[in-house]
Amino acid sequence: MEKYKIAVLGLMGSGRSSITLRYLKKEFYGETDPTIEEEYETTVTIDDQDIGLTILDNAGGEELSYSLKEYFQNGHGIIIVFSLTNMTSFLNCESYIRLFESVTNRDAKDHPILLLGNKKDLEEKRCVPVEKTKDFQKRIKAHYWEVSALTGENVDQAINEFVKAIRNQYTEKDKQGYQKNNAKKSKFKRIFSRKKK
Ligand SMILES: Nc1nc2c(ncn2[C@@H]2O[C@H](COP(=O)(O)OP(=O)(O)O)[C@@H](O)[C@H]2O)c(=O)[nH]1
Ligand SMILES: [Mg+2]
Repeated sequence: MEKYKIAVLGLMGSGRSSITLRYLKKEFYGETDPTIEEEYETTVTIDDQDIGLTILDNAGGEELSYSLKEYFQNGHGIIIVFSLTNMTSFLNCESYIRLFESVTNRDAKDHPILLLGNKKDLEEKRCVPVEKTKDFQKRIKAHYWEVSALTGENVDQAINEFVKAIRNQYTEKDKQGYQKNNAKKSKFKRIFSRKKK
């Protein structure tokens, strides 16, 4: 079974834990402890294929936890959550891109990123305009969905589509690796059979 590691990041209060729990338990947990960092394991079935997921619900202060560093270095994707009702939480998203790049020395554009605008249900309190989110999404080459952990709207779709994108990206890489290995192998074979003759 393929296994992927995904970290959920965002400003405190944007709904990281609520989204994670909505996805895993299909329920809304009104109040979650904002200081606790949790790691969850689950198996999801996508296109009749079982995929193992390990999800890190980052508790997030400014400091980089040991687990987050590990998820940056060896993980397969990042979910960045902001609240559509809080401009600061949106503007803060960029800092995770920079953090990822400084920790890994890699371009975040090559790493699967899902940007989630949460609290879609609070329409009258919305203050992050869709144009701004789209501009940012394009700039960082992320997938983007507006969701509500409270009603559950788009949560499963967003994350399942993201897992599919991760799977496609990594199987594509595996294939390339496999072709390279095979090319090497056949060269060996040729040398070997020549020697035999
Ligand atoms: N109306 C509404 N409230 C939400 C939603 N998601 C989270 N909340 C609330 O926002 C607060 C912060 O959520 P939480 O998941 O703890 O955020 P975290 O600090 O990023 O983990 C809590 O009071 C939640 O009940 C949502 O989709 N809609
Ligand atoms: Mg939390």
